[in-house]
Amino acid sequence: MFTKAITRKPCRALVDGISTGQFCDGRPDYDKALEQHGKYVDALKSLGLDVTVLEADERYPDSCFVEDPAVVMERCAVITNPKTDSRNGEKVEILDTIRKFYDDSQIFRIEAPGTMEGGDVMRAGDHFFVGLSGRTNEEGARQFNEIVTGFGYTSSTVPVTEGLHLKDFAIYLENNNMLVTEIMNKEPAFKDFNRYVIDEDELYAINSLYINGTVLVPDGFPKTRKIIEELGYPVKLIDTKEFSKIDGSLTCLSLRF
Ligand code: CIR
Repeated sequence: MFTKAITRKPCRALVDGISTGQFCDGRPDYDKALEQHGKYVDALKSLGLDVTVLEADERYPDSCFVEDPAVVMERCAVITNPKTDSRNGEKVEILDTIRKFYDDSQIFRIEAPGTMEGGDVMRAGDHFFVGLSGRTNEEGARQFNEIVTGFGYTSSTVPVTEGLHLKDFAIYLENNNMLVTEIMNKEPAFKDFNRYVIDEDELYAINSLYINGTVLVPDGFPKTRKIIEELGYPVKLIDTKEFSKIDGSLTCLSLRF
């Protein structure tokens, strides 16, 4: 059960966020992004979360994607080491907030040459799947494993070959259910989950977000919505269009714990 979330308002520099165009072309509109972010925060609150909303940080265009500079869990928090220069400083900023919720003895860091971003870390029960991607390397995953095993969790790695982060291509929705791409459907590490393959034209909706029994689903992906509803989850549709233009989706906009 999640009780808290951390988010950060998008900054005006968001329009210069990193984009591969993997989901959507164009530059985000700041005002629309701010409005969409507000509704996202409202949705988290409506699901019972106490949401910390950090002020926008103009130094870091991608800083609203707070999922990447930290990974949080019940017994500890890991400050990651974001790979890109334009995002690396976000780890310093998130630390101040993490300190409000965790003792120093529970806070750990991924150190260079290790790199990691939270978008590559997918939790299923007390196990973490860590995507080896352009942003998260073997050494980052090794350090993460060393940290979390000390607190009774386990972790293992899976290759990310299709784009930015693991959770863009596979997402765990609890109850043993997972949304996957065709490629992730063949991933041996996921063989024991009930896997639902999402069509290529709805790729973006894989990154749906389970919170306390409800699933937030990006607006505009009816086939994925139907799959999730048929699994029995209440669904809340959230418009994240502006964030999708810079490769951002639902999970990236918050840390939940
Ligand atoms: C980036 O490339 O870092 C951002 N434009 C998007 C980050 C999305 N984060 C996530 O999926 N966890």
